[in-house]
Amino acid sequence: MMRLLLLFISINISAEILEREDIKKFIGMAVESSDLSREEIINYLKDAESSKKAEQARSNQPEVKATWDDYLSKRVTTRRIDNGVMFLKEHIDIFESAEKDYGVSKFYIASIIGMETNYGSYYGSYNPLDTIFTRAFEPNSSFWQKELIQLFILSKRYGLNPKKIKSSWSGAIGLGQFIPSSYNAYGVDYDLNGIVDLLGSKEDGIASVANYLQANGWVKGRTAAIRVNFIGDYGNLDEDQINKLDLPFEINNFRTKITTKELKQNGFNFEEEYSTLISPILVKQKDLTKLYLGFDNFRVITKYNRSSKYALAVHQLAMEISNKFYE
Ligand SMILES: [Ca+2]
Repeated sequence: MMRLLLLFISINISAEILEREDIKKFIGMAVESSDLSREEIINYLKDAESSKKAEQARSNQPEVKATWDDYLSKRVTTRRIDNGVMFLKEHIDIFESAEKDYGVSKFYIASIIGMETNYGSYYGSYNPLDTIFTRAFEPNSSFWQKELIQLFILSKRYGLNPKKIKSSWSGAIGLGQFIPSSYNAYGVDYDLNGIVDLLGSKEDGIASVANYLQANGWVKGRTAAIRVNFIGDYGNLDEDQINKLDLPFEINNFRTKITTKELKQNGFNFEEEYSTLISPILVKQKDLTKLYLGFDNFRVITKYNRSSKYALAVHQLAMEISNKFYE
């Protein structure tokens, strides 16, 4: 009797979802743009529930809300640096092989994994089915509807249950926190067992981060940013004052690309000269106002997370891990 009742309830929920016009349209699109059958799609969809918690997390993103100082000090911590060195040493063969194969510094790969999942110790408290379903339909988003289809594709391909695996509030999965389209496009089967397993295989997880960075333009052998000592009017500004600076370019934005000459002409005096375009980052961190020049690889890191704060934290953490690694 109990079994019958449960069956009845689950059919009811799924029927309700399937009556929705947006869902009907989505199913049509999913059938057309993938190898999945209508039945397979409905089978995944029937377990989806909207997640209020994920929606709330979306509106509290630290990349948007925190100050630079607060953001950096919470991410580039002694503990995360130490754990980074340990993680790197524990998997040094994989890191060095991925560094060689993809031309991406092992310190940046480790740093990103440290930022995303604390080196694989935390994969998130959500499941990708519910979070991506929520982002796809509340409100309607064609970007996230496509991600939902990508999630179904990878679930079928690798035999995963998208309701049972872990993800972040945004639906990012595994060691490097890939959204489903990235999982499918950049995931690497580095341990050669026939499946891309970003949740269970360190080999696959590490190589996939390297592959992602390489595919997005990582320049081999180059740093992401450098800190320069400068003199001038801006040497002792706090964050509010930095935000109010009236310059002909936007500071602290990875989309800004200027020459070092242009930066110098606008009141920053420093020695270094670079031929590549830079993104200037001026931050008050603890008691120091620091100037960083972000290069191509700095902007590549923002392909991972569209935030200048994120990119600087990845850079600083990578440098700290590297320093400690060679101690
Ligand atoms: Ca594998």
